[in-house]
Amino acid sequence: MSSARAKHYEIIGAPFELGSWKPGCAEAPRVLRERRLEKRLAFLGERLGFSVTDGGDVEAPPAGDPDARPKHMAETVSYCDALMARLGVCLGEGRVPIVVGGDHTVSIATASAAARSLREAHGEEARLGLLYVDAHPDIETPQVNPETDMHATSVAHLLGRGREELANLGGFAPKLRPVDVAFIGLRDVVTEEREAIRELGMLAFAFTDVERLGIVEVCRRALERVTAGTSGFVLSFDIDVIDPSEAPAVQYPEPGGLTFREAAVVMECAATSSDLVAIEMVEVNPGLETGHRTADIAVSLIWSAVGGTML
Ligand SMILES: [Mn+2]
Repeated sequence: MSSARAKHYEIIGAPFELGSWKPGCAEAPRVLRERRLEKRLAFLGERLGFSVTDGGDVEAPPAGDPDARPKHMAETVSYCDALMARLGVCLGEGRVPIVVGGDHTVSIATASAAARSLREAHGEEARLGLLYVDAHPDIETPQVNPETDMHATSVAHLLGRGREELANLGGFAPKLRPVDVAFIGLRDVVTEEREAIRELGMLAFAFTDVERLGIVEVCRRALERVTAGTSGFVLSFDIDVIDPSEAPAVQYPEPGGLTFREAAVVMECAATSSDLVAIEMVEVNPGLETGHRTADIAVSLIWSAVGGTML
């Protein structure tokens, strides 16, 4: 466990979109920068005592054979490998990465890099927590659904399921134990995922649980889960968890999502922990909106995740 809040953050763009059926997420790092992500964080850092740097992008490879199954597996493995290496440098130098996707496939690299970093610091038994804030749990596997897009398999691969070449990224697996994961905001879950959540005993809060329990209680339980017995946790935020009436620039605009205010509470809650080792914001698809409403929400939420509060 780290004893102090992060002093250095590094923005790393991950413009990878081959894990998703609809292009556009690759534009998000550029657009979030245009919306003054670094400046807003740096200004906050002057108040709170941290620095922020922009480490640029880890460039994505071109698409290979569109008919290959699983979809874009070779490109996904090579990209996650490169991103994991880049994040390893960032973590190794004591910075907290802020990964701006790209689609949610990039979380395989983010959590793998974080897991390796914790193992290096605390030994091979070190455990990584994952706070996964998303409308989808992303526990599909290509074995059960050969047509699945890779961004729907991230958590499965981190748990050591799915395809070996991706699950074993960095030469070890699994990256996570099911008991160290918490989901917030689920509202689109397929059968394989529902069964996995049940069988593996994963902590999952559907959108209706947020209504029933309230976001503060959901956050309290989720944070407890991802920090108990772990050496650090990753906050992985998929913008599609927010209701499309507020964040329309997503692939699957389904009603019933979190409000911006609830999402900000999640971020503020995560930010209270000194165990937060990496932050990611994924699936913003700027081309699906006119204006910058969703991108601006994403920037504001990152601001909250690094400790930004109104008062
Ligand atoms: Mn996702």
